Amino acid sequence: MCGLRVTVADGIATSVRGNPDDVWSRGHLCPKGASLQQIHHDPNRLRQPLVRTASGEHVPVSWDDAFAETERVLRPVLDRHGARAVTVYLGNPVAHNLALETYVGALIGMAGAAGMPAYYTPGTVDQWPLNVVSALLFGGMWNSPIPDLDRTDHLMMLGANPSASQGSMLSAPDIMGRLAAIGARGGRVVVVDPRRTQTARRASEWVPVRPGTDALLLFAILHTLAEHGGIRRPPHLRGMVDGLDDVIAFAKQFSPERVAETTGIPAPTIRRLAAELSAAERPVVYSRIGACTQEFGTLATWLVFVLNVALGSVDAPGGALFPKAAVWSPMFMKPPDQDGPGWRFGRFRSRVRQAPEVLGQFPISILAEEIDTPGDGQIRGLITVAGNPVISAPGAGRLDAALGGLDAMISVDNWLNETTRHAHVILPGLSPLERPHCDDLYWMYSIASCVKWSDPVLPPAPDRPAEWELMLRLAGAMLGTPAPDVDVAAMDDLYTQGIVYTACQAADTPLSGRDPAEVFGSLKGVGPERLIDLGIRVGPWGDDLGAKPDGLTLEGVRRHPDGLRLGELEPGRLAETLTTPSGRIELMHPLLAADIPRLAARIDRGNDDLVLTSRRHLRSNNSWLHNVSTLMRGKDRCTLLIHPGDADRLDIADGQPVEVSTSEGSLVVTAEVSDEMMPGVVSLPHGWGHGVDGTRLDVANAHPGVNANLLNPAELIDVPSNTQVVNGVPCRLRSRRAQPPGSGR
Ligand SMILES: Nc1nc2c(c(=O)[nH]1)N[C@H]1C(S)=C(S)[C@@H](COP(=O)(O)OP(=O)(O)OC[C@H]3O[C@@H](n4cnc5c(=O)[nH]c(N)nc54)[C@H](O)[C@@H]3O)O[C@H]1N2
Ligand SMILES: Nc1nc2c(c(=O)[nH]1)N[C@H]1C(S)=C(S)[C@@H](COP(=O)(O)OP(=O)(O)OC[C@H]3O[C@@H](n4cnc5c(=O)[nH]c(N)nc54)[C@H](O)[C@@H]3O)O[C@H]1N2
Ligand SMILES: [Mo]
Repeated sequence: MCGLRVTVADGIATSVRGNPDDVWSRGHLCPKGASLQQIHHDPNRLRQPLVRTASGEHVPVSWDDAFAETERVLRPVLDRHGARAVTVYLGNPVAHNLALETYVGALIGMAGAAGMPAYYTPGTVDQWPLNVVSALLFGGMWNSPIPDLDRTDHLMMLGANPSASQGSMLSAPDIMGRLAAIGARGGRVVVVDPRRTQTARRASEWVPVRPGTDALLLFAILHTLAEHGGIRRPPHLRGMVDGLDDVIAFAKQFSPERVAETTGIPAPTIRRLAAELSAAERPVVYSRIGACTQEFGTLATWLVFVLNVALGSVDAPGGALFPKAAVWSPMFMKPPDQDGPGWRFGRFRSRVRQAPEVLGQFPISILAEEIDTPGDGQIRGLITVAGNPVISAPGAGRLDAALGGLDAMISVDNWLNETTRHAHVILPGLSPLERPHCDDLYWMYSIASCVKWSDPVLPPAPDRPAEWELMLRLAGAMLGTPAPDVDVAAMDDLYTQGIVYTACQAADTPLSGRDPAEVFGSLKGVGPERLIDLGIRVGPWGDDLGAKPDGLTLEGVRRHPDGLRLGELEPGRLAETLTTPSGRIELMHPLLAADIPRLAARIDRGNDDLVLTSRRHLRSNNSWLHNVSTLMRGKDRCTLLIHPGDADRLDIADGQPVEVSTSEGSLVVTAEVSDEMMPGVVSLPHGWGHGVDGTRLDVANAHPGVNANLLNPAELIDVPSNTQVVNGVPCRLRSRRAQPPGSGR
């Protein structure tokens, strides 16, 4: 989202800098953005499709041959077993790539129409609790308020480390500068995290919490607020909230004294944290992945919003505000199978484990068992799109083995990596400098309403299809047309007409009630440009498809290469944003209430001796930036952080190999002894475990690290949201001074 200035000489990108004139980022840049030049010139980045030969080697072929091979492997699976035997995995870069973000809907929609029962994403190792809570409380799964960083005087942050991530489901350029500004204007930033991260170091206070117990802490804070008359019921929320008193009634059982031992936070500290929130004029609470991918991720994420309501912060300046995206995205539509008021869960179940779906998703770890368990409905064909589940999914060892047994695997991906090495065909997309760019989903989580469009910096080779075209071709193949024969342009029209039709039929879209033929007829261009143009035109500043001649169109936006800044984060948006059946914030729901006994039982269970957590680094991006040499300088980052007291007790020395074991597996990694960890908690970054035979990642393979998801058990789930637990996993350590790190991968 940060504006870039890319310098090009003779077709070579020679530098990437932050654009000081960008209306959004004003020159700010993080190492991820700065790496685009190296990503573009990476000799390992695929520029041609690859197919796997009988000997298992991947060789480059023409696009025609790649589509023919796609047909050769995929068709027999579809003919023999139907689309039921095929599934799709959509990885994280889908959300950051215009062509994919706008067109994966074609693939999963049409494959679904052909009979594909479910698809998979890393959402269930990420923000699925937030999606569930947003759907229940506010009505839309991508609709939730974000902290008003520039006006708050007290920010409590749980399970987020923006010093590494730069903010998550919260877009704010130079977020660390904004956090520093809260302190500078006399406010407080309190970071709740088992690790004293860079964010915690720079905050007013670090509160170490035992992993997986945030929901107990938040209940105890609510309990304390209620006890001391600290519940605010400001006029702007009057008549807009249901269920607050029900939640407060539940909080009665969770006094600070009762949760202290489990959370590791003394009762007087919890009472003080509540008092400080209560005394603040503009308090706000924010949580992210550490509070999601844990045993009680849904309850923790829910209680963050409950507290924001109880503090009167929702839709109040300095509190939690609803962003106003300048570009409407079909992503924000309620899926057509979720028609009617409210949300339904458990509409279908997985074949092997019988897991109920949640917002269309199963826990990602079940993909392995769906592939390797024989029987009717067994998955025999897989299409991965910009994903690396062999590294990112818990229970990774089983998935790695299962992928090797597929009859057909097609990967739309730019590298030959730990996942795609199993593919029969790899179809590469364009580099980030060869394609247009427009951020879409993330403007829904942004501290200002901006719109920007970037044309490609460098021209792609003439024969290269864009990824949206690949999505349509694969969608056509799933519907029965031989892959080489798919009429991509016709499919594009069909898909776009489908979106327009659905948006006209659905409630709560800018197209509700309009005539689909007329809307479609007024659109210009093809592909993602046509959809973004539609989004801009029916968005809050748009020309309303011609009705408001002064309004914006894509053409107009293009004339502003530094972007347009249209508005700031503002209160007063509650009534127009809520799409719950009641039109109010619905704080209580049976799905949430049903999970509270499980949380209470956690207190009686007692604490594990040692638990494993995850972390990120500023110079990584999940698994796929480790091939950028400038990001890989410096000391080894894939280490197990451990508190000095635990290290002493277990005879583990800094820089020495240590064996980590869980119920899922074990591996050997270098220990890094540091008092930034709280006692009883160790931390291992995710996204590593390179150096695998058959991959082509020269730089990453020279710094392999270990795959944390060989340790994270497939069956550990936060029940209401199907989210995998990768924080708070019980583990054991053994000093292995004699053994080299990395073994056990
Ligand atoms: N233990 C543990 N596991 C985790 C997490 C954790 O904190 N701890 N975090 C989870 C989270 S939040 C996420 S989002 C997931 C990520 O999980 P995934 O999405 O499965 O993994 P990534 O590492 O993001 O892989 C991105 C893939 O996209 C490819 N790629 C990159 N750019 C492009 C492009 O432009 N086009 C195409 N077609 N392909 C491209 C890369 O080659 C790579 O294969 O991991 C999750 N797993
Ligand atoms: N540079 C960089 N930026 C990234 C990414 C990246 O890999 N690198 N990944 C991107 C993606 S896909 C995502 S989803 C976002 C994630 O962005 P964030 O949500 O900010 O994720 P992390 O930086 O992993 O920080 C999570 C924190 O949770 C803490 N934690 C672990 N367990 C618990 C717990 O039980 N309770 C509490 N309170 N805290 C806990 C961890 O110690 C860690 O400090 O970042 C995005 N940005
Ligand atoms: Mo993520």
